[in-house]
Amino acid sequence: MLTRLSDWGVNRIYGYPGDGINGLLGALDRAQDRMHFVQVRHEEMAAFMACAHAKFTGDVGVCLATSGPGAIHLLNGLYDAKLDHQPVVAIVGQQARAALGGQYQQEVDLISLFKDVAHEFVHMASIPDQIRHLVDRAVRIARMERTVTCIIVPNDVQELDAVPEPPRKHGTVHSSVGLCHPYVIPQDDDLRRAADILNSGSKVAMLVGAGALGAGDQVMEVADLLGAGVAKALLGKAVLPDDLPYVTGSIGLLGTKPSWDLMMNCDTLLMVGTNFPYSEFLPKEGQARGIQIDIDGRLLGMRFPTELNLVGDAAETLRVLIPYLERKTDRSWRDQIEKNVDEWWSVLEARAMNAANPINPQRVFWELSSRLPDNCIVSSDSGSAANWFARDLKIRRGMMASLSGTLATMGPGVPYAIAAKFAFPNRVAIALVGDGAMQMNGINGLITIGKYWKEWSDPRLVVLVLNNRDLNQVTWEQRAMAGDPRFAGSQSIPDFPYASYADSLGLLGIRVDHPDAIGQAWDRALAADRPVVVEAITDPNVPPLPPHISLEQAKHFASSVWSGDADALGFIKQTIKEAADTVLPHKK
Ligand SMILES: Cc1ncc(C[n+]2csc(CCOP(=O)(O)OP(=O)(O)O)c2C)c(N)n1
Ligand SMILES: [Mg+2]
Repeated sequence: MLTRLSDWGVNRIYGYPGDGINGLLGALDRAQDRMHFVQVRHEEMAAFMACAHAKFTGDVGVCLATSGPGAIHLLNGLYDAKLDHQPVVAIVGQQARAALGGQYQQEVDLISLFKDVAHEFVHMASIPDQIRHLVDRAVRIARMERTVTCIIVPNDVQELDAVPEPPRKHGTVHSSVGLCHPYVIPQDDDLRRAADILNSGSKVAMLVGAGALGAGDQVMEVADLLGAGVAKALLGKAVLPDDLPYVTGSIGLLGTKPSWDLMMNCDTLLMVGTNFPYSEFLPKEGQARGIQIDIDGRLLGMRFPTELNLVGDAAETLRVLIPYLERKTDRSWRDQIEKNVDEWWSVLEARAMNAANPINPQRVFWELSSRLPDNCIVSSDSGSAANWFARDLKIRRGMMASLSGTLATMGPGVPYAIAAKFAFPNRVAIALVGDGAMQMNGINGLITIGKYWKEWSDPRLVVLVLNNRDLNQVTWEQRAMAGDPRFAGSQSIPDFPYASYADSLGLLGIRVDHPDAIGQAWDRALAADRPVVVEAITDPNVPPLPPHISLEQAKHFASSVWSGDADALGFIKQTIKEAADTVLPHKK
C-alpha cells in the first residue's frame, strides 16, 4: 500500500494510531525513508491537514485513522475537502474480517459511513490482492474528480503478505499509476459567442473563485481588455493581488462595497471558477448578460441565469478567448471602479483605526497586511476573523490563502497552517482564528506545532487569536438575522491564556491589549526564531457589517435589537462608527 502511494508521489500521511491500523503503522515505521507520518491530536485535524495539503500543493492529500471512532473523527475534515473540491484519500482500518457482522467492538459500517463523503469511491479490501488497484483507483478518482475517496482495510488483511502484483488469472485486476490532466477548452463557436457578449457590453464585471487560482495572468489580461472590475469569491482571494486598482476584493456578506457596486451596476457578468452561493450579491436577473466558465459542467448556470455556460479550464479557456476580445476604448466604467476601490481602502483604514475596547480587530488585520512576508501562506477560520481576512488583507502575488469556504466549518485555521509548513517548510504560515476556533481545535494544534516545528527549515508559523471571549460571528447573526439579543448562555466563552500557553509549549506567546502595540507585536512575531501565538484582546462589539449597509440601516439595525442585549451600548456605538466611515469623506 505504501509503496503504491509513493509511486503516486505521496510522501506524507497525516494520521492517528489505533489497533485498526497497526499493520499499516508497522509498515510506516519501516518506510520512513519514503513516507513521513505526521501525528496529530485528533483525526479531524488529520483530515483538515490532508485537505490543506491538497489546497496548497495541488497534489492529493492523504489521512489515516483507525476503525470506528478514528474513522468517524475524520468526517468533518473530509467534508471540508469534498465541499471545496480537494483531492483527499482517507485510509481507515476496520475490525478483522472474521468479526464483521458480529456487533464486534469498534465495528462500524464504514462503507455506509463514508458513502456520502467519499461517494465517488469507497471500498473495503478483503484480500491483499486488491490493495494495488484500490490505491490506484482511490488516488486517480480523487484527483480526476477533485474529491474525497476512501479505502477501508480490515486489520487482519494488513497482517497478510503484500501482493505487489496480482496473479495473472481470471478475476484479478491489473491497474497502473498516473494521470495526465487534459486542457479542457470550449469549442471555437462558443468562444466567439462568449466574445460577442463580452464585446457588446459596456460595463463588464468579473467574479473569480478558487477555480481561477493559477489563472491570474489571464484574468488580468481579460479584465484589462474589457475594462472590467474583478471581484473575488472567498476561496479565490489569491487569484489576483489586492493592490491592482480594479480588484474590488471580496464579495457577499464578507465582501466589500466596490464589489457590491460592481455587481449592482454591471451590464455583463463573467464568472470564472466560482460557485459563490449568495445570488443576492450578484446582478438582478435580467440586469446583466452572463457567461460562466467552470471545469465542472454540473456547477454551471446555477447562481445566476447565465446566457452561456462554458465547460473549461480557467486559464486555458481565457487564453483561447483573449484573441477574440476587443479592447474597450471607453474606460469610464473602469475609471469609476478604480475610484470606488481607492475610496474603499480609505474606508477600511478608517474603520481599522476606530477606537475600540480595547482593540479593534480590524486594526490587527490592517497592521498585518502591510507586513505580510513574501510568499506567505495565510489560513483563516469561520468566525469574525473571516470577515477581516476577506476584506482587510492585501494579498500579493506569490502568496496563498485559504479557509473552509463551502462547509464553512470552524477549526481548520491552525491545521491548515501546519500542513502549509509541512508542504513548504521555508515559507511563513499565518493562521488567523477566533478564540472559539482556538478552543475547538487550535489549542491542540499548538501541541502538534510544538512537536514538529524544529523540523521546518524556517520555523515561522504565526497563529493570531482574536480573544473576544465570544462566538462573535454568531452573536452578530443572532442580532442581525434572527433579530434577537445576544444569548450569553450560548455566546460567551471562557477566557484562556493563549499566549502563556504557547510559552509553556516552548513557542513564543505575545499578548496584545493596546492598539499601539499591534504593529510591534507583528514585527516581533514575524522575526521570531520559533512559532508564535499572537493573542489580541479584541472588542466583540465591532460589527462585521455587510458591505452595502447605509448609515440609516445601521442605526435602525442597532436600535432594533438593542433591548435585552447587555452589550447594546457598546455595539451601537461601534456600529455607527463603522457605518459612518462608509459615508463620510476620508482624509488619506
Ligand atoms: C463546527 C462548527 N460549529 C459551529 C459553527 C457556527 N459558527 C460559525 S462562526 C462561529 C463563532 C466563531 O467564534 P470564534 O472562533 O470565537 O470567532 P469570533 O467570531 O468570535 O471572532 C460559530 C459558532 C461552525 N461554522 N462550525
Ligand atoms: Mg471569539
